Amino acid sequence: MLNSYPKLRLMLVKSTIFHQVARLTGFVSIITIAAQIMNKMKLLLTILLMFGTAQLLAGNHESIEISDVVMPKVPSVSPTAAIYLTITNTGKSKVALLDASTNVAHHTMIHQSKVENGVAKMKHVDKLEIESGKSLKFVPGGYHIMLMGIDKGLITKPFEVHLTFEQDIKESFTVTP
Ligand SMILES: [Cu+2]
Repeated sequence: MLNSYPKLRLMLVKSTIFHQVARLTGFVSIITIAAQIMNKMKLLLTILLMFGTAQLLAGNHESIEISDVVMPKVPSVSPTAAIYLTITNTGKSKVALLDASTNVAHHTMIHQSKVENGVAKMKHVDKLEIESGKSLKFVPGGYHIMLMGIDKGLITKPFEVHLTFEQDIKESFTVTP
């Protein structure tokens, strides 16, 4: 009986140390988990910020507005068609249209109709500048997007036209025949 008392004390001491260690390690693991959560949140925040910045940069290029898109009906056998539209530059700097492309025609070009010596002619346009705050109207007898080599049947469904401006600015719009 006399010997059992120190044993009990030792057991109590051991138990106390165990609990303290457990409490300490438990606390440590909470810190670790908290740190991990913080790191994940930081990563998430970084991703969100990066995405936000990308969105903002993309937003800058959306200073180009496309409106009044019209493609007059042509006979189904016609290998060509013209698209008219209005391009508005709502940005602070000048933009320059360089090219148009679609997947419904073999060639998509920017044309300008002109009457020279009483003869209607069409000329390819390399570059069309639009000043800040200005609109450029593509109308019959003037500028148009020319589709050449239209694949039969494709033109009955809505399709995308992609415009390329200087400084690699891209803008797309849908044409609904
Ligand atoms: Cu043309």
